[in-house]
Amino acid sequence: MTTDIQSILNRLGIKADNAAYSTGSNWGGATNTEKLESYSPVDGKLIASASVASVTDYDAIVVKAETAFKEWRTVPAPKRGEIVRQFGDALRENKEALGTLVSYEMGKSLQEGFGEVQEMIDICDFAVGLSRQLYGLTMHSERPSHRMYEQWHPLGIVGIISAFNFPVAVWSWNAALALVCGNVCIWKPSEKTPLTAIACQHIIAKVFKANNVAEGVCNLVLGDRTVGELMTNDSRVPLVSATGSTRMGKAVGAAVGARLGKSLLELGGNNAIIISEHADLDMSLIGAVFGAVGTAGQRCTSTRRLIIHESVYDAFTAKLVKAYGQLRIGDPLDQNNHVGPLIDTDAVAAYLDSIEKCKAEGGNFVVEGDVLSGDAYASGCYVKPCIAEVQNDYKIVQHETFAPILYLIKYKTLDEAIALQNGVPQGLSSAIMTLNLREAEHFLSAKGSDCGIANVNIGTSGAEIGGAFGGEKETGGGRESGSDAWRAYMRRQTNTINYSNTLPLAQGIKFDL
Ligand code: UN1
Repeated sequence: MTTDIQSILNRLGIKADNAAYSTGSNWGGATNTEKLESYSPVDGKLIASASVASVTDYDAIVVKAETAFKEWRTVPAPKRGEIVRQFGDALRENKEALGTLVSYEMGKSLQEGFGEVQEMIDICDFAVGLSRQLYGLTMHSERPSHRMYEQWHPLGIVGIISAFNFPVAVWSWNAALALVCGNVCIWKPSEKTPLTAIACQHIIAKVFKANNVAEGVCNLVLGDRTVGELMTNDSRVPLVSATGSTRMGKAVGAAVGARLGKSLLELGGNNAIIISEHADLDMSLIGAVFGAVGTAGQRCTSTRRLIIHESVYDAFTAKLVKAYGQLRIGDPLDQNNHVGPLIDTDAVAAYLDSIEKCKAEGGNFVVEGDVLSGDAYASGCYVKPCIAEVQNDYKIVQHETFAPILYLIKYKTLDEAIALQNGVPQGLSSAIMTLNLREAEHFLSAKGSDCGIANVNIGTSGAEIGGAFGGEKETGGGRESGSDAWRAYMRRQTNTINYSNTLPLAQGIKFDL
């Protein structure tokens, strides 16, 4: 195992001690001696360390990014797309190595680590096509011999704050779009996963270098919240795209809003699947279990609640309990295991605390939770996925705990189920399992789910990159990834051109001199 990881680190250019930041083509040194140490939740071992960006480092990066923007914005969008295409190819070449490092540094299963890199490749492909489709509308002027249209220009520096749970994919959703739109990026990854970020930076830096791209188009700053705050308070950064907890998003939104900057927020979810009496229960089981235990319940799209019709409640609960009994928990690099560790022991403490709170409110655990011990679980981060029967209005059920705790709630009518599904502060992802067309369409209608994502016969997690990704209410309202999410990374300009011999005013106003 150690040898494998070491060769993967070598392949990705990760040393024992890494510089805190880099810019497009140059890997820079940091002025700070403060270190971020990255411990693997898989075995608790120190993987490597990296220097934290100081205020001086941060400022140097911003100045470089501003200069790089002046050049990058003049490169034709399809040419920028061509460079993103090459980045996608470089990711294909590094899929195994990067996916394995994601799995080892973050703890998700190897399959999911590879899947995360696949999402990066997919968004690159999407962005390449997009680079020829940054369309604006034309409209008819009310004045003769006038032409009106709108066009889209890049914003400048896009600040990207990403979370540990998708340590590389979420950055790439933002970066690939931002780049083809003509922006430059500064990335502040989670302090829990600095190494996967450094690996990505190395991969993209090589591509930039091969294309003689100006230094400073893609930048990385490592550190904790204080580094993120430098960015959110910095008016040189017109857009901050942040993924993480609702608490973090409220702080980012307030700081960026106070300077009238733009923010794109992708925050917490409290996602439910409605299992109707018309559901295919075997299919529902796969969706529910993967949704709840995939990434050890640490996706913003993880299934946290099952809202089950009373007529199938007992049968479905029995199926769930049986399936949970068959889950293999352990080293995520071993493909026989379904569930890896939580990110760290703080996350384990939050899991235990939520279980306590749930019990105190009256929750009935049909599958008990526990922290696993023994040599195979030496990092102390492995927990048992658990299931509790609850009421939707329990405080703990209203709260997003990033852990594999699944809540079961019983319903009688579809409207009641939808009210329960919507009856939480978050609004990211939702699903209904039903073979009944009327039910499905009702769930998707304006009277149905209030979430940014609403699925039928698919679980809540595992969205494809082609759709706009994000949610409502405390999820923050941002949309990343596919569809027309690119518009958030650009500024719209309306242009009116007069090609007549006179200067008529709009609204029929007369102004003769
Ligand atoms: C996240 O958890 O922040 O839909 C992103 C999914 C993944 C992305 C999750 N494609 O589950």
